[in-house]
Amino acid sequence: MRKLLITGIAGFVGSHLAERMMTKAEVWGVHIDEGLDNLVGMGALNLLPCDLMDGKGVAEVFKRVRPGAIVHLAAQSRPALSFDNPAETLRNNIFSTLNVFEAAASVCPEAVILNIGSGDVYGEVNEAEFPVRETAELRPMNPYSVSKATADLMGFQYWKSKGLRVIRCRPFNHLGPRQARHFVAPSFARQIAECEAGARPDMVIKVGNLESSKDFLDVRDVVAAYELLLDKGACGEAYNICSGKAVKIRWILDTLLSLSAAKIEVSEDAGKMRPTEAMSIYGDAGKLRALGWEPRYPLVDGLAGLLDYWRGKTRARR
Ligand code: A2R
Repeated sequence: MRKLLITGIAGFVGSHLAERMMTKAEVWGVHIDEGLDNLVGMGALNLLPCDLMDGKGVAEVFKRVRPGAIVHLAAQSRPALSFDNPAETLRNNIFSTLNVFEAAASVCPEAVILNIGSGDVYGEVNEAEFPVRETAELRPMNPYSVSKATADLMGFQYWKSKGLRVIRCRPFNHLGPRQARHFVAPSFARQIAECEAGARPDMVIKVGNLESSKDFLDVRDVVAAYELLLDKGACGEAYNICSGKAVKIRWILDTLLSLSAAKIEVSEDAGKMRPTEAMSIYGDAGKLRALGWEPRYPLVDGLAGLLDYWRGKTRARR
């Protein structure tokens, strides 16, 4: 059984990947803080605390685990926050990735490494480029996606110059239970759950721009893609992970509202608008599909799971 090391294991995606891979690999995980709620009830995981900004600490972890595969998910993952503190996002996401690559090069150069970037690296896309392919120019429009574009290019460079077996993943938006409140779908789900629980007596939820369209997947389809890429991805190559369809944010809101019996009003909040934001984006996952992947979960299932998750959290808080 091979050893899989997941950075950011306690995050939203890390917890879903751990759940999927537990019976298929010896799963080890790096986490940064004490917040392990996402992993509760998951059984035999091997967890090691480590700040990936500490290069020596990362090398120690790699020496202890000697992984055969690494999925590097840890990141400051919030584009909106990156506008408030660009230096921190750039520093964290770029240098943590550098430390992962350097530790792998010295300790376990044979390991397959999935570098988890983002479809946000494409940023401003010209009409003729839709659906966006991996060959499109990167025109990132926020510090987060600049950090992810940099890490993605570092993946290429470490493959070329050091022979590291890096596969560059570019997941577009994804959703599901355990997703943090800062992202659009959980922000709606949390507020709806609060209305249902009586924690928002005005029964009003605040939303940002509802007119943009994004390419969403259920997180279970995303982690299935990661498993496939660990086995079949080509080193040095970039892979989009996306549905190929743009879905309006308004549809996400309406679908979540339709899953609730509560009578809820919606108020648009100018404070939630970002300085620069792609209005519509959807990708081409042809390269990934050619390896045998296709999305299996309807978005409405992921949204129902997300709403239930926030219902549970809201009840627990009260
Ligand atoms: O920010 P925290 O304290 O929640 O910790 C996050 C962790 N992390 C780190 N771990 C070790 N050393 C660091 N220097 C460091 N910086 C951040 O990575 C969090 O536990 C985890 C990321 O989880 P989420 O924020 O829930 O992200 P999500 O949605 O699971 O996305 C994973 C990846 C990111 O690279 C996204 O950009 C991409 O998938 O779409």
